[in-house]
Amino acid sequence: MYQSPYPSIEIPDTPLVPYVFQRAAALADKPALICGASGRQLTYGQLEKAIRQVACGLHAHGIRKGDVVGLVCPNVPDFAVVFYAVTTLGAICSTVNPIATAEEIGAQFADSEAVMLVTIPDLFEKCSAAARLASTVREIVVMGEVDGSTPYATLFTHGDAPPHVDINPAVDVCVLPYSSGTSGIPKGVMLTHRNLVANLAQCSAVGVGVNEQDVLLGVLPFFHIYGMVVIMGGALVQGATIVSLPRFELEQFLSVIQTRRITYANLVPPIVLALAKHPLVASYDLSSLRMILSGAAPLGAELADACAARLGCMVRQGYGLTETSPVTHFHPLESDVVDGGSVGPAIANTECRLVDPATSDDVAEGERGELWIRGPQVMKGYFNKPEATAACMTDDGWFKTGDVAVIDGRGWYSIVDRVKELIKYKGLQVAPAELEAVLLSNPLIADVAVIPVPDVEAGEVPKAFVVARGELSADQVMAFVAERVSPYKKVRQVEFVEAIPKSPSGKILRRLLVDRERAKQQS
Ligand code: 4UU
Repeated sequence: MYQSPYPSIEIPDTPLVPYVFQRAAALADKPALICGASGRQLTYGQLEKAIRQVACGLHAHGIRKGDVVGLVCPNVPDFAVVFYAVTTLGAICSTVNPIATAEEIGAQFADSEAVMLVTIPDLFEKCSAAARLASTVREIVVMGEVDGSTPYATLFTHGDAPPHVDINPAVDVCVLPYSSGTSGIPKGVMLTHRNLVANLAQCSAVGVGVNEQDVLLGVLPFFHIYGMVVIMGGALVQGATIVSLPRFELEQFLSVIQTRRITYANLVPPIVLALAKHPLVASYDLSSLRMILSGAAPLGAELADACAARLGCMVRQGYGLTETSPVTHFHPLESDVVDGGSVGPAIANTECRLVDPATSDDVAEGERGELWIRGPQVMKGYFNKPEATAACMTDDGWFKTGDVAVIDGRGWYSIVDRVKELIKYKGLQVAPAELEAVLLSNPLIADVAVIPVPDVEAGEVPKAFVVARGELSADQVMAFVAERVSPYKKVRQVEFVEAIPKSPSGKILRRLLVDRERAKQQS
């Protein structure tokens, strides 16, 4: 077992909102969030008041402690208003990718038993269709005015003093993002107020390096744990300013860094790649950038160095999972040993084990093993899925990440492989089991297995091994999936095979397919 090299910290015993907004009163006139597309701006004072008003409005519309409210919204300043208003009431915010299909959104909110959805006008139609699949949803609130919905503005008409709610930070669930974990389809990840407060406090303690003077770029989606906690929470708790962008588009992204004098950018490896290599980058003044943090997928040392050299700024890497709120490892800012390929040591209050997944024994010093984590940021469990929870959490509090890591002499970790099913497309989760279920609904497909294959731009893309039952082309297979899933989940390679390798118990032997694919790449 390995302890964090950092001194332990006391985790504040408070719900999320008072923790995040502890400095809001002192910074009342300072911009908290600015929309990089429309220019709409909320100061800390306006944001804090809007959160209280919307909390009153949600309460007037029947939202109570423990209720799940679904948020289907791109990165706009009001995302933060709704997010923190819901959690003010002790209700639970479940976020989803706004580009998801109606079926995907419906499936998530049926599973989470959401009672209300909050969305934007452009997504109302899709949310209505989703709500027909999720029978618990009784109201849709739209940031604007659309027939058949509750206008967001009406939530502001019920005063600004929300009722007091008793929140037990260690027990009460605060957010419910979805993750497929080590196998199967996406599951609701129950993160408590304490989980999120702990992770924000842990990140400050190890010097993630955001300070009050920083202007952060909020281009990674707030619905995902990285945007939700590391960007939105991490910036607001320090009293920094976030410039949000509803989507990634290279020219707008570069122009916003230049005009808004962005100092700190939280990114994923494909965007770091564009910054290191794309010719357009040379046409912009990006000299305000002092720090780039990459996470959600592996960042190679070469790419980190190339980006740092071209822009003259620090490039660091964090590691973690939705199930760990998310940060467990962070590459220290102050360190002069620039080792871009490592994710650094474990952050404060975080214990690690490297384990042989077959035996659950710790591996020998210096060997690779499955990374297990114990700490205050580890989730309470999956919502309504006790078996899935038991499969990845031990009785004594260890969470099994499904990632394979090694630790070096300094106590720094590198993520070297994955034993779980997950595919990461540009840092976003794609669950093989979900794509396999879609493919099996095609009568011309007898059997199928989906695995990740490496891709220079996206990191990984899904590849399907298909046993066909009749005339079927690779293009037809890809089109069939593309019509039924979010664009980022598309199957991008297909290989027809005679049979899918399976264990005697019928489990797909993915590892065999992954190894075969790797051998092919190397030859
Ligand atoms: C190799 O993507 C995330 C969390 C992202 C994050 C964490 C700490 C961003 C910034 C930060 O400081 O969560 P999920 O649940 O979407 O995906 C988790 C999986 C991990 O299990 C691992 O396989 O994403 C992969 N992953 C990484 N892999 C996440 N970060 C890394 C990394 N290197 N740095």
